Amino acid sequence: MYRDHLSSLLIYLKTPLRYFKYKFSLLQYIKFGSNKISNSLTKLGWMKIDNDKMDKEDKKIFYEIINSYEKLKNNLESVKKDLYSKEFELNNSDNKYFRSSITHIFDKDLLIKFANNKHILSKITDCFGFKPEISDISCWIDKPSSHKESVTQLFHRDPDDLKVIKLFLYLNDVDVNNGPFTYVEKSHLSPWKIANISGRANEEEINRIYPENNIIKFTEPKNTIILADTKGYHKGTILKKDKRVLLNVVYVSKHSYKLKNKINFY
Ligand SMILES: O=C(O)CCC(=O)C(=O)O
Ligand SMILES: [Fe+2]
Repeated sequence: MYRDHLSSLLIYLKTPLRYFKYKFSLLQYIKFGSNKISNSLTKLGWMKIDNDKMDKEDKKIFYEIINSYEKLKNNLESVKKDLYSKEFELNNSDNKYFRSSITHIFDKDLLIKFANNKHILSKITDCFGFKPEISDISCWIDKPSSHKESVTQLFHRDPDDLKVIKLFLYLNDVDVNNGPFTYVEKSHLSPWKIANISGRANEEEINRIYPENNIIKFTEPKNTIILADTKGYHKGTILKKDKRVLLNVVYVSKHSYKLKNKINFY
């Protein structure tokens, strides 16, 4: 009880500070451009990409990505590399982490070409007001684990940059059982608001600052592309069964601390 009050007080004190820090930091981005064009990504914080809007060449690259996965999908056990294992080893002897990487099964140049899809870049440019940089490209397989929700399975705002949009491509069908990406609609419009002090919140804490109806679970067929402004609250979901195969591209501004000379492939 005492802890709850203390935490509410800290949130109450921190929020205006975060607001001014955010507004002040935004000034640094003006030099990149500020010609924002309204779309569902700017208004809601997310949008689905209509594959038919891609030109012929970009569509071909998109299908090449899908086919690379389809060709190897029955043989993934031998190629996947576990992520987060170090973190989980430290905290739990049972060590059943949920995420592995299969980024290395894809041709790197093909991934870069896919990330430069002109239709997708134009949507992000409209939202940022300037052309984005690509900082990371990864492909992960998530599976059920004996852990509680952890890391990205709790609601958080990404720290990559003040301007950050992530692309999520589902390479298999995703329903409520195999870990849908979940987004708090419009929470990108007030990135200074925090649902708790630790930075990782559960649904109950989110519902204290955003309406329940704003929580969108993306249960979608395979090959769906979702763009999300991940300054807004979002998370994955703990898997009950099967697996989820997710290709992920991170778009940021030149300010991002993540941006090195080359793209990170996790
Ligand atoms: O696993 C997910 O669906 C969300 C991952 C995430 O939080 C991120 O890539 O920033
Ligand atoms: Fe995230």
